[in-house]
Amino acid sequence: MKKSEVVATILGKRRSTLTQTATAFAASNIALCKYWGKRDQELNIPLTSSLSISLGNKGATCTISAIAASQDHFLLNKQVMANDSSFTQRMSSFLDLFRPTPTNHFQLEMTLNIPLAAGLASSACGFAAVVLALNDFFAWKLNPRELSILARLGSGSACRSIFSGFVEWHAGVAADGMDSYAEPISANWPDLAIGLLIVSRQEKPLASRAAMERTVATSALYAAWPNKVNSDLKDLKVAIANHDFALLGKTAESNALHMHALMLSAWPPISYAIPDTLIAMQKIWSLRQQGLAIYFTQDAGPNLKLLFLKKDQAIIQAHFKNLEVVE
Ligand code: 2P0
Repeated sequence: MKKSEVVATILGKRRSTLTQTATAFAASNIALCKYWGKRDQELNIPLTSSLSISLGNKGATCTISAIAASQDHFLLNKQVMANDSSFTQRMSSFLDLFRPTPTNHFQLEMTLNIPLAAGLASSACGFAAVVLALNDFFAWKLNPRELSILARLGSGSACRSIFSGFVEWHAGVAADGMDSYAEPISANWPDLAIGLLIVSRQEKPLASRAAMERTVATSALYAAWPNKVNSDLKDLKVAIANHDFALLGKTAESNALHMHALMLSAWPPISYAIPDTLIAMQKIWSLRQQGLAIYFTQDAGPNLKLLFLKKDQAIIQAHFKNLEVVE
Protein backbone atom coordinates (compact mmCIF):
# COMPACT_ATOMS: atom_id res chain seq x y z
CA MET A 1 0.00 0.00 0.00
CA LYS A 2 1.16 3.54 -0.77
CA LYS A 3 1.44 6.43 1.67
CA SER A 4 -0.96 8.47 -0.49
CA GLU A 5 -3.67 5.80 -0.03
CA VAL A 6 -3.30 5.96 3.76
CA VAL A 7 -3.52 9.76 3.61
CA ALA A 8 -6.66 9.53 1.46
CA THR A 9 -8.24 7.13 3.99
CA ILE A 10 -7.49 9.43 6.90
CA LEU A 11 -8.44 12.71 5.29
CA GLY A 12 -11.54 11.12 3.73
CA LYS A 13 -13.94 13.78 2.56
CA ARG A 14 -12.30 16.51 4.60
CA ARG A 15 -11.73 19.70 2.66
CA SER A 16 -8.27 21.15 3.01
CA THR A 17 -9.01 24.79 3.80
CA LEU A 18 -5.80 26.75 3.44
CA THR A 19 -5.06 29.26 6.16
CA GLN A 20 -2.29 31.82 5.99
CA THR A 21 0.13 30.21 8.37
CA ALA A 22 0.27 27.71 11.25
CA THR A 23 2.85 26.85 13.89
CA ALA A 24 3.23 23.77 16.08
CA PHE A 25 5.74 22.25 18.50
CA ALA A 26 6.51 18.57 19.08
CA ALA A 27 8.88 17.20 21.70
CA SER A 28 11.63 14.77 20.88
CA ASN A 29 11.34 11.29 22.36
CA ILE A 30 13.72 8.62 23.58
CA ALA A 31 12.70 4.98 23.41
CA LEU A 32 13.04 2.93 26.61
CA CYS A 33 11.93 -0.08 24.55
CA LYS A 34 13.23 0.37 21.02
CA TYR A 35 11.63 0.26 17.58
CA TRP A 36 14.02 -1.78 15.46
CA GLY A 37 12.70 -3.48 12.34
CA LYS A 38 9.80 -2.85 9.97
CA ARG A 39 7.14 -5.11 8.55
CA ASP A 40 6.32 -2.43 5.95
CA GLN A 41 9.17 -0.26 4.63
CA GLU A 42 6.91 2.17 2.74
CA LEU A 43 4.53 2.91 5.63
CA ASN A 44 7.09 2.59 8.48
CA ILE A 45 5.03 -0.10 10.20
CA PRO A 46 7.16 -1.78 12.88
CA LEU A 47 7.58 -5.47 13.61
CA THR A 48 7.25 -4.78 17.34
CA SER A 49 5.68 -2.24 19.67
CA SER A 50 7.86 0.31 21.48
CA LEU A 51 7.70 2.69 24.44
CA SER A 52 9.27 6.12 24.84
CA ILE A 53 9.56 9.13 27.08
CA SER A 54 9.29 12.60 25.64
CA LEU A 55 11.81 15.33 26.28
CA GLY A 56 9.66 18.15 27.69
CA ASN A 57 10.46 21.37 25.87
CA LYS A 58 13.27 19.89 23.74
CA GLY A 59 12.05 19.37 20.21
CA ALA A 60 10.98 20.99 16.97
CA THR A 61 8.83 24.00 16.17
CA CYS A 62 7.43 24.08 12.66
CA THR A 63 5.75 26.98 10.86
CA ILE A 64 4.00 26.36 7.55
CA SER A 65 2.88 29.20 5.30
CA ALA A 66 1.32 29.30 1.86
CA ILE A 67 3.59 30.91 -0.74
CA ALA A 68 3.04 31.91 -4.36
CA ALA A 69 6.08 30.18 -5.82
CA SER A 70 6.93 27.34 -8.16
CA GLN A 71 8.56 25.28 -5.42
CA ASP A 72 8.65 24.88 -1.63
CA HIS A 73 11.00 26.89 0.51
CA PHE A 74 12.69 25.25 3.49
CA LEU A 75 14.48 26.77 6.45
CA LEU A 76 16.17 24.76 9.20
CA ASN A 77 17.29 26.76 12.23
CA LYS A 78 16.97 29.94 10.11
CA GLN A 79 19.28 28.58 7.38
CA VAL A 80 17.86 28.28 3.87
CA MET A 81 18.10 24.62 2.81
CA ALA A 82 19.49 23.77 -0.62
CA ASN A 83 17.23 21.94 -3.06
CA ASP A 84 19.48 18.88 -3.06
CA SER A 85 19.78 18.65 0.74
CA SER A 86 18.32 15.54 2.32
CA PHE A 87 16.14 17.76 4.56
CA THR A 88 14.53 19.44 1.52
CA GLN A 89 14.04 16.18 -0.31
CA ARG A 90 12.46 14.33 2.62
CA MET A 91 10.20 17.22 3.62
CA SER A 92 9.20 18.04 0.07
CA SER A 93 8.13 14.49 -0.73
CA PHE A 94 6.24 14.39 2.59
CA LEU A 95 4.40 17.64 1.68
CA ASP A 96 3.55 16.10 -1.72
CA LEU A 97 1.18 13.79 0.18
CA PHE A 98 -0.91 16.75 1.33
CA ARG A 99 -0.93 19.35 -1.50
CA PRO A 100 -4.52 20.21 -2.47
CA THR A 101 -3.20 20.72 -6.03
CA PRO A 102 0.31 20.13 -7.40
CA THR A 103 0.74 23.91 -7.75
CA ASN A 104 0.29 24.58 -4.00
CA HIS A 105 3.67 25.33 -2.48
CA PHE A 106 4.70 26.11 1.05
CA GLN A 107 7.36 27.68 3.15
CA LEU A 108 8.32 25.32 5.96
CA GLU A 109 10.40 26.74 8.74
CA MET A 110 11.79 24.30 11.30
CA THR A 111 13.58 25.26 14.50
CA LEU A 112 15.16 22.59 16.67
CA ASN A 113 16.25 23.37 20.22
CA ILE A 114 18.10 20.08 20.59
CA PRO A 115 21.74 19.55 19.70
CA LEU A 116 21.82 18.56 16.03
CA ALA A 117 23.41 15.25 15.09
CA ALA A 118 23.60 14.13 18.70
CA GLY A 119 21.27 11.20 18.22
CA LEU A 120 18.33 13.06 19.68
CA ALA A 121 15.66 11.91 17.24
CA SER A 122 15.33 15.15 15.29
CA SER A 123 13.36 13.40 12.54
CA ALA A 124 10.86 12.14 15.14
CA CYS A 125 10.00 15.57 16.56
CA GLY A 126 10.45 17.18 13.12
CA PHE A 127 7.81 15.13 11.31
CA ALA A 128 5.46 15.26 14.31
CA ALA A 129 5.69 19.07 14.34
CA VAL A 130 5.04 19.19 10.58
CA VAL A 131 1.90 17.04 10.92
CA LEU A 132 0.59 19.11 13.85
CA ALA A 133 1.23 22.32 11.89
CA LEU A 134 -0.46 20.89 8.76
CA ASN A 135 -3.51 19.91 10.84
CA ASP A 136 -3.93 23.56 11.89
CA PHE A 137 -2.91 24.96 8.52
CA PHE A 138 -5.57 22.95 6.64
CA ALA A 139 -8.07 23.00 9.56
CA TRP A 140 -8.47 19.20 9.32
CA LYS A 141 -9.29 18.70 13.04
CA LEU A 142 -7.83 15.18 13.03
CA ASN A 143 -7.81 13.20 16.26
CA PRO A 144 -4.49 12.30 17.98
CA ARG A 145 -4.55 8.74 16.63
CA GLU A 146 -4.89 9.97 13.03
CA LEU A 147 -2.15 12.54 13.60
CA SER A 148 0.09 9.78 14.98
CA ILE A 149 -0.47 7.62 11.87
CA LEU A 150 0.33 10.52 9.53
CA ALA A 151 3.51 11.36 11.48
CA ARG A 152 4.58 7.69 11.20
CA LEU A 153 4.51 8.02 7.40
CA GLY A 154 7.26 10.66 7.71
CA SER A 155 9.43 8.75 10.17
CA GLY A 156 8.42 5.77 12.31
CA SER A 157 9.33 7.18 15.70
CA ALA A 158 7.56 10.48 14.86
CA CYS A 159 4.24 8.80 15.71
CA ARG A 160 5.37 8.82 19.37
CA SER A 161 6.29 12.53 19.28
CA ILE A 162 2.64 13.58 18.80
CA PHE A 163 2.29 13.00 22.56
CA SER A 164 4.19 13.96 25.68
CA GLY A 165 5.21 11.93 28.71
CA PHE A 166 5.42 8.15 28.45
CA VAL A 167 4.11 6.89 25.10
CA GLU A 168 3.49 3.43 23.68
CA TRP A 169 3.47 2.77 19.94
CA HIS A 170 1.31 -0.26 19.15
CA ALA A 171 2.80 -2.26 16.29
CA GLY A 172 -0.62 -3.34 15.04
CA VAL A 173 -1.39 -6.14 12.60
CA ALA A 174 -3.34 -4.43 9.76
CA ALA A 175 -1.72 -4.23 6.33
CA ASP A 176 -2.65 -0.54 5.97
CA GLY A 177 -1.21 0.29 9.43
CA MET A 178 -4.44 1.85 10.72
CA ASP A 179 -3.82 0.07 14.02
CA SER A 180 -0.16 1.11 14.19
CA TYR A 181 -0.22 4.34 16.20
CA ALA A 182 1.07 5.74 19.46
CA GLU A 183 -0.85 6.50 22.63
CA PRO A 184 0.13 8.21 25.88
CA ILE A 185 0.46 6.17 29.06
CA SER A 186 -1.05 8.22 31.84
CA ALA A 187 1.70 8.61 34.42
CA ASN A 188 3.57 11.38 36.07
CA TRP A 189 7.12 10.90 37.37
CA PRO A 190 8.64 14.29 38.11
CA ASP A 191 11.75 12.84 39.82
CA LEU A 192 12.92 11.04 36.69
CA ALA A 193 15.76 12.77 34.84
CA ILE A 194 17.52 12.22 31.52
CA GLY A 195 20.98 13.48 30.64
CA LEU A 196 22.59 13.55 27.27
CA LEU A 197 26.18 12.32 27.24
CA ILE A 198 27.76 13.40 23.97
CA VAL A 199 30.89 11.48 23.06
CA SER A 200 30.89 12.46 19.38
CA ARG A 201 29.11 14.97 17.15
CA GLN A 202 30.02 13.14 13.93
CA GLU A 203 27.17 12.26 11.54
CA LYS A 204 26.05 8.66 11.83
CA PRO A 205 27.70 6.39 9.27
CA LEU A 206 24.52 4.46 8.47
CA ALA A 207 20.91 5.72 8.57
CA SER A 208 18.67 3.80 10.94
CA ARG A 209 16.32 2.86 8.09
CA ALA A 210 19.12 0.94 6.33
CA ALA A 211 20.49 -0.45 9.58
CA MET A 212 17.08 -1.81 10.59
CA GLU A 213 16.57 -3.43 7.22
CA ARG A 214 19.98 -5.12 7.31
CA THR A 215 19.46 -6.31 10.89
CA VAL A 216 16.11 -7.94 10.12
CA ALA A 217 17.47 -9.53 6.95
CA THR A 218 20.73 -10.93 8.33
CA SER A 219 20.82 -11.24 12.14
CA ALA A 220 20.16 -14.77 13.39
CA LEU A 221 19.37 -13.19 16.77
CA TYR A 222 16.47 -11.14 15.41
CA ALA A 223 14.07 -14.07 15.98
CA ALA A 224 14.49 -13.53 19.74
CA TRP A 225 13.74 -9.78 19.60
CA PRO A 226 9.89 -9.86 19.67
CA ASN A 227 9.91 -11.88 22.93
CA LYS A 228 12.44 -9.53 24.47
CA VAL A 229 10.27 -6.54 23.52
CA ASN A 230 7.10 -8.09 24.96
CA SER A 231 8.74 -8.85 28.26
CA ASP A 232 10.40 -5.40 28.45
CA LEU A 233 7.14 -3.59 27.64
CA LYS A 234 5.45 -5.42 30.53
CA ASP A 235 8.28 -4.57 32.94
CA LEU A 236 8.43 -0.92 31.85
CA LYS A 237 4.70 -0.47 32.44
CA VAL A 238 5.01 -1.96 35.93
CA ALA A 239 8.04 0.25 36.61
CA ILE A 240 6.19 3.38 35.44
CA ALA A 241 3.04 2.56 37.43
CA ASN A 242 5.05 1.90 40.63
CA HIS A 243 7.79 4.52 40.14
CA ASP A 244 10.25 1.61 40.36
CA PHE A 245 13.37 3.31 39.03
CA ALA A 246 15.66 0.28 39.31
CA LEU A 247 13.27 -1.77 37.17
CA LEU A 248 12.84 1.05 34.64
CA GLY A 249 16.59 1.65 34.32
CA LYS A 250 17.54 -2.01 34.10
CA THR A 251 14.87 -2.74 31.50
CA ALA A 252 15.70 0.26 29.32
CA GLU A 253 19.45 -0.40 29.42
CA SER A 254 19.06 -4.10 28.72
CA ASN A 255 16.66 -3.38 25.84
CA ALA A 256 19.13 -0.96 24.22
CA LEU A 257 22.01 -3.42 24.62
CA HIS A 258 19.91 -6.16 23.02
CA MET A 259 19.15 -3.88 20.06
CA HIS A 260 22.86 -3.15 19.60
CA ALA A 261 23.66 -6.86 19.92
CA LEU A 262 21.27 -7.50 17.04
CA MET A 263 23.21 -4.99 14.98
CA LEU A 264 26.59 -6.47 15.88
CA SER A 265 25.28 -9.84 14.71
CA ALA A 266 24.05 -8.42 11.37
CA TRP A 267 26.14 -8.81 8.24
CA PRO A 268 27.96 -6.64 7.34
CA PRO A 269 28.09 -5.87 11.08
CA ILE A 270 26.87 -2.54 12.43
CA SER A 271 28.29 -0.75 15.45
CA TYR A 272 27.12 2.72 16.42
CA ALA A 273 29.39 2.57 19.47
CA ILE A 274 32.86 4.10 19.29
CA PRO A 275 35.60 3.50 21.90
CA ASP A 276 34.38 6.46 24.01
CA THR A 277 30.88 4.95 24.09
CA LEU A 278 32.27 1.77 25.67
CA ILE A 279 34.39 3.77 28.12
CA ALA A 280 31.27 5.65 29.23
CA MET A 281 29.29 2.40 29.58
CA GLN A 282 31.98 0.91 31.79
CA LYS A 283 32.06 4.01 33.94
CA ILE A 284 28.27 3.76 34.39
CA TRP A 285 28.51 0.06 35.31
CA SER A 286 31.25 0.80 37.80
CA LEU A 287 29.31 3.69 39.43
CA ARG A 288 26.29 1.43 39.67
CA GLN A 289 28.36 -1.22 41.41
CA GLN A 290 29.33 1.45 43.92
CA GLY A 291 25.64 2.01 44.66
CA LEU A 292 24.70 4.93 42.39
CA ALA A 293 21.36 4.45 40.62
CA ILE A 294 22.35 5.32 37.05
CA TYR A 295 21.46 3.57 33.79
CA PHE A 296 21.82 4.39 30.11
CA THR A 297 20.15 3.89 26.80
CA GLN A 298 21.68 4.26 23.33
CA ASP A 299 20.06 4.86 19.94
CA ALA A 300 21.40 4.80 16.39
CA GLY A 301 24.49 6.81 17.27
CA PRO A 302 27.49 6.77 19.63
CA ASN A 303 26.03 9.02 22.35
CA LEU A 304 24.40 7.78 25.53
CA LYS A 305 21.31 9.02 27.32
CA LEU A 306 21.67 8.64 31.08
CA LEU A 307 18.68 7.81 33.24
CA PHE A 308 18.75 8.82 36.90
CA LEU A 309 16.66 10.43 39.64
CA LYS A 310 16.79 14.20 40.25
CA LYS A 311 18.06 13.63 43.80
CA ASP A 312 21.30 12.23 42.31
CA GLN A 313 21.72 14.92 39.65
CA ALA A 314 24.54 16.85 41.36
CA ILE A 315 26.68 13.76 41.96
CA ILE A 316 26.07 12.48 38.42
CA GLN A 317 27.02 15.85 36.93
CA ALA A 318 30.21 15.73 38.99
CA HIS A 319 31.08 12.39 37.36
CA PHE A 320 30.07 13.48 33.84
CA LYS A 321 31.20 17.07 33.41
CA ASN A 322 29.69 17.64 29.96
CA LEU A 323 26.31 16.03 30.70
CA GLU A 324 23.35 18.00 29.28
CA VAL A 325 20.44 17.42 31.60
CA VAL A 326 17.07 17.60 29.87
CA GLU A 327 14.31 19.25 31.91
C1 2P0 B 1 13.59 4.22 18.46
N1 2P0 B 1 15.23 4.49 16.62
O1 2P0 B 1 12.72 3.46 18.92
C2 2P0 B 1 14.67 3.60 17.59
C3 2P0 B 1 15.83 3.14 18.41
C4 2P0 B 1 16.65 4.54 16.68
C5 2P0 B 1 17.07 3.50 17.65
O2 2P0 B 1 13.27 5.04 15.76
O3 2P0 B 1 13.05 4.75 9.08
O4 2P0 B 1 14.09 7.69 12.31
O5 2P0 B 1 12.11 6.97 9.74
O6 2P0 B 1 11.05 4.85 10.56
O7 2P0 B 1 12.11 6.50 13.35
C6 2P0 B 1 15.07 5.87 14.58
O8 2P0 B 1 14.43 5.49 13.42
O9 2P0 B 1 13.32 5.48 11.36
C7 2P0 B 1 14.48 5.11 15.69
P1 2P0 B 1 12.33 5.51 10.11
P2 2P0 B 1 13.41 6.41 12.62
O10 2P0 B 1 13.64 5.42 18.76
